[in-house]
Amino acid sequence: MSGLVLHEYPASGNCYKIRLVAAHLGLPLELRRYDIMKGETRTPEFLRDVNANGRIPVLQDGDRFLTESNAICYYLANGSNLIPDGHYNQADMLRWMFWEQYNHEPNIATMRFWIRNVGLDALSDAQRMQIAGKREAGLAALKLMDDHLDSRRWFAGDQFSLADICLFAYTHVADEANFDLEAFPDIIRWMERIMTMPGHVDLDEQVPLALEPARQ
Ligand SMILES: N[C@@H](CCC(=O)N[C@@H](CS)C(=O)NCC(=O)O)C(=O)O
Repeated sequence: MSGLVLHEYPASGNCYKIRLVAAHLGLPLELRRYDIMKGETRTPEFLRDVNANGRIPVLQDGDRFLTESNAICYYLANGSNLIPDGHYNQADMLRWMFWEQYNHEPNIATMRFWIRNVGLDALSDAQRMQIAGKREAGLAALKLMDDHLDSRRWFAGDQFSLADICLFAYTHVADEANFDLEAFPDIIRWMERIMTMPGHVDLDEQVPLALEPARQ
């Protein structure tokens, strides 16, 4: 791995996961920014040269372009202490990373995007109809995390791992999606452990792009 470039949008939790992994590993990343509110990841050039799926994050390693945030985290961290020892613990870490993409991110991250970037008044009818379901599913995800952390400090293998990083990215900004974390004290203690670790960087530890609401 050399000359790594992260194609990203700074406010995205999916992109933040990768900056956080890189910070913990001391890996330098060149950041190339796109404004998703202006469709900069949907241009013919981006679709042809960077990601045919039209999304960031994308990690460029030489002439190879890796997509999907959690796969990128795994690529960077392979062989490091961010991946626990033992086949079971490694699979358990991946279990939480897959769960994040299916049960957590589509609810909490999407609600955050709709509130923060789009604006609730500008949502389509189809999006508005999904709010109650996303809220219920987001709360269920947070409850499951809180219950898991009741007797554990970390998600997998009794050590800080990619599972914690991938779940932290959107959990710590869940308030921006109107999820109140006060009801989840074990999540709050877990977040405090992460935020006080050596090597930690905050999501906005760089100048964010000016966000322009899609429609107001
Ligand atoms: N499952 C993907 C999700 C990627 C994703 O949804 N990226 C969003 C920002 S967080 C994006 O690029 N949106 C711009 C668009 O869809 O045009 C991952 O984890 O990397």
